Amino acid sequence: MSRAPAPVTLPRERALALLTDMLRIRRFEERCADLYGQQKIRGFLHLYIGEEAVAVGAVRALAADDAIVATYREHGHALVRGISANAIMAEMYGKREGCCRGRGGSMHLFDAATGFYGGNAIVGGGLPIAVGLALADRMQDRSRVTAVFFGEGAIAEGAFHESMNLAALWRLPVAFFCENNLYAMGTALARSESQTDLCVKAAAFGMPAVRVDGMDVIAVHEAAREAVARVREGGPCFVEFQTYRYRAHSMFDPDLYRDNAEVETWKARGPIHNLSNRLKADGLLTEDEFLAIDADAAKEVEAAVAFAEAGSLEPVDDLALDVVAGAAR
Ligand SMILES: Cc1ncc(C[n+]2csc(CCOP(=O)(O)OP(=O)(O)O)c2C)c(N)n1
Repeated sequence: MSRAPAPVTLPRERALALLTDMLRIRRFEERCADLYGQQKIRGFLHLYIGEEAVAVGAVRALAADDAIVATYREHGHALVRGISANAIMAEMYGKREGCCRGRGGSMHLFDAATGFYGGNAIVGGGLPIAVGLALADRMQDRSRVTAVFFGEGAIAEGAFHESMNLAALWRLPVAFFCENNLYAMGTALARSESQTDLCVKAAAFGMPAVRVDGMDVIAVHEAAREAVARVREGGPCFVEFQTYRYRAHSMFDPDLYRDNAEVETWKARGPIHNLSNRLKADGLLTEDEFLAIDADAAKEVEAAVAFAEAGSLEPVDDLALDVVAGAAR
């Protein structure tokens, strides 16, 4: 099932909140790219720029106490879920003030207090975790939904098929949110999958599936709300969000596997100007208001950078803290 691009059908305040979140992610990640160039942030860094509508529309469709499991491209999901920009930026710097005390870094943001169960560097690694969370909720009579975000590259993993099967078999409350950005590192979907219609994969498990324009935050939000309501009522659901990353896979990727023309075509459909132009056309947003929201987002990020800069590194004496070693008896 395909969806046409939605008009601005949301109340103004809600549409502005979605726009604000997308700008917060965009400014946060653009700054991360700068900081990486300055070697303030080190190790791996996977940017989500271009894909913001998916995290924003989908996370905002969840209740505050629903659970989230994500991938290594998860800074945006963490920010929208409510981990502070300060705690995320400090984590990127490897500082003790970070959400994982600097021990996780970019790929392993985690915060039990907000129900954000990672950040996972293993492709497909979040899927069984999400099924386990949902099973635990079932066994302990909690009614929350677990949303798991994963790339289309994860569909080639056995963990995807096992997780989909068990979730469907046991009717567990999992929303499977596939972020299809067309490439798994440098490998286009059609080069690795005999069946490129991802909704067909879900149908194989008897799971309802829907495909959505992931560059349209309102379409994402509406589809995610329907999916989450369905999961809350009656078991798992699969949503494919068709999206695109503007940047390379990670900071180490020379990005030689796609044409500039393709990147430019997707940029023309960018989620931020897609929404801001529609709001302006409907008389719901002025250019000055847009610039003020953007300036606030940049201010939040600068404050986070200052917080991270002022943070502290773990003392060497704490190196073995939380490390468990020794023979099992
Ligand atoms: C099990 C496993 N295999 C391989 C890798 C190396 N790897 C890291 S990211 C990636 C591509 C994943 O692409 P996709 O799932 O589409 O997500 P995207 O990066 O596009 O968001 C691969 C193969 C890994 N991290 N884990």
